[in-house]
Amino acid sequence: MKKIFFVFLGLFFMSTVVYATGFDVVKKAGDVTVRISIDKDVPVVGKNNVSVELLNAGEGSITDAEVELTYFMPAMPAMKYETAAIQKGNSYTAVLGLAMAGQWNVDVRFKRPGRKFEKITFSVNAK
Ligand SMILES: [Cu+2]
Repeated sequence: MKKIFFVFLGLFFMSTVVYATGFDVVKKAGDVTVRISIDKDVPVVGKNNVSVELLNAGEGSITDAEVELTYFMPAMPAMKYETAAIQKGNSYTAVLGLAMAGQWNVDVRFKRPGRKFEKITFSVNAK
């Protein structure tokens, strides 16, 4: 019995360490590195605060872009939502309201002044 308890205790601490940094995704759109962070370890049904950082190899953070997020359930095309992200410091923040558990695809679209929209996509599994 004692042994099982320690195994569970070990698993608990391991998962704490694994998720300590929260949900983080890094993707490339051409010359721009897009870094997405969600304040929760695992995205949840309900509100999730998302921050998007756009990094340009030579120039650092891009702070003059327009950023929009579209999120939808691939299995249910009717469940599709759009939100604009608000520039704050070096990043852009938005709230994803995930209406139900399951897989959501998130399109992050951004537009720098005088340029076309660029896009990256990532998936979350809301619990
Ligand atoms: Cu759904």
